[in-house]
Amino acid sequence: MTSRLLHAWFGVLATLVGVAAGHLVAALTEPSASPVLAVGSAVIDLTPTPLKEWAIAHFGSNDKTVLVGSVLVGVLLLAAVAGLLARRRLAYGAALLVVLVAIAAAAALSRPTAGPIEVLPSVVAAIAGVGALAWLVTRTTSGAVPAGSAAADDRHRDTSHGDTSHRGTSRRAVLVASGTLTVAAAAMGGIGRWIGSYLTRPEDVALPAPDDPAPAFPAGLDDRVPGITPFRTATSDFYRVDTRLTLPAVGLDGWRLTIDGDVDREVGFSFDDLTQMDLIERDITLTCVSNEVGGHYVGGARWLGVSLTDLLDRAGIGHTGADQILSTDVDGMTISTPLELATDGRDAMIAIGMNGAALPREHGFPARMVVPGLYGFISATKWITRMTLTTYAEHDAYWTQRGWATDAPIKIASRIDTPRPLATIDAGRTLIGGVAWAQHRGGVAKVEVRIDGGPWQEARLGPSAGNDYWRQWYLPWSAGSGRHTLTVRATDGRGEQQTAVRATPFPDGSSGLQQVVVTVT
Ligand SMILES: Nc1nc2c(c(=O)[nH]1)N[C@H]1C(S)=C(S)[C@@H](COP(=O)(O)O)O[C@H]1N2
Ligand SMILES: [Mo]
Repeated sequence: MTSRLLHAWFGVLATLVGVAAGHLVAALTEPSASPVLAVGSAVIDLTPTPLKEWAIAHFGSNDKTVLVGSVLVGVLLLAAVAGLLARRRLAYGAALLVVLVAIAAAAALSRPTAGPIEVLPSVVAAIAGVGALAWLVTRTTSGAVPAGSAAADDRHRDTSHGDTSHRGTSRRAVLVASGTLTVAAAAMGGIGRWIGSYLTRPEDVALPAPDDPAPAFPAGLDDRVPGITPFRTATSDFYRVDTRLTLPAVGLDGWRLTIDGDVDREVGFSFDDLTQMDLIERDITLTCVSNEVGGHYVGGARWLGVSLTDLLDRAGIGHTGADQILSTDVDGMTISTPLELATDGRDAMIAIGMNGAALPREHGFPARMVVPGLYGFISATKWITRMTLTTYAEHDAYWTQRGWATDAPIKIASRIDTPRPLATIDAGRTLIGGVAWAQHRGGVAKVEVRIDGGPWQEARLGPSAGNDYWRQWYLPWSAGSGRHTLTVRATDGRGEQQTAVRATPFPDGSSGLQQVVVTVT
């Protein structure tokens, strides 16, 4: 290995040691303050909305992996540079490492809930990283490099390839030092992971039966229409959209839901308090505002929770001047919900259960808000800890600051699941099928399909699980050979038809009709 490569490797290894040490300290104090995650989260928050939309569209649920990966690659490249600098002079390399860590510390401190403790992982990362670099450089260089003579020493080493005894000592020292530090980094990383995974076990939480159960769930068209979206989305298949890089490790012991702001009295609830209140159970279809026409950021589940108005009544909002509920999650992220819509009699709730089990961590354990008819970004706060009654004039929530709408009812939408876009199918009798949703606007009353330029044909609807839930539909079709364009549209229970006017998700949800082109042979 050349001296340059070797020093680049020293930089990388020293940085890995620092990152692992920082990660371990973060796991013991504040997991999201881990250097790489802090930088990643800051990148998410600083990313302009269009780029974020693009990433969600292209990487889907892998967007976070791609982001963390990019941050890591960037950091390791700089780490290699730090190693090369340390070859000139240790202080130069150490300085670059300190700059890197300072960026991570600044990122950690920029988190909404940041306290002084958030710098601790970065400080430890800096000490461990610089220490490891110094150790590697001095231990594996024949004779300590006196400050100021680095360049001369360099020239000497670059011409010393014939000096086998020198190379031999170095190589053994390098192997031992590298091995020791690699094991140390892996051990610290492993312990950090173990601490994180051991904290929370939603699957051990038993939930009481609902006081106000949902009606029996009807069998959908799942078996009758091959390729159609299941009537109820399995929890493991439920879409996930949030700004988090790691799932918050919330234990039930310390968790509380507080209601404050412009209320008669501030109140707080433990998880047990919630389970002892009247529990309602409802079938509700959640939708993300980032869902494109024909997209899959939508899912139907059975939710169990405490009615939002029951909770707000405990705090007393009879005299409130508030127009929004500003909810805060365990990490300080905020979501605003229009107070009037959330309390207009719809089945808004603080949910603690999903499809018959406690919420999984991905979907908000231990509790989240669910408000039928409003896009998730203004209603579905996961890992919720606080609801503050306030005004839009006084407080901007996370997405409000980024230009998204504050008032965003879910638009009427319909999707073709089968045949798939650009599919080639056999001529003859087949079924066109899919789902449509029109939550809290009377549900889906009608779905129509148009084949090429033909007339709109009324599809058959699957059973209803209530007006806040999506509906499956299908249309038998005698497919003749050739290329065909299928278009779908829905009408809600109030007689309003899905608009054909195209709109992007930003700022209040996409619209337009989905068209699917298929080839029949
Ligand atoms: N704490 C928190 N809650 C959140 C979000 C988030 O980023 N953080 N994303 C919201 C958005 S945009 C949507 S669409 C829904 C998605 O809920 P799901 O991931 O359970 O499907 O959660 C909402 N709740
Ligand atoms: Mo969303």
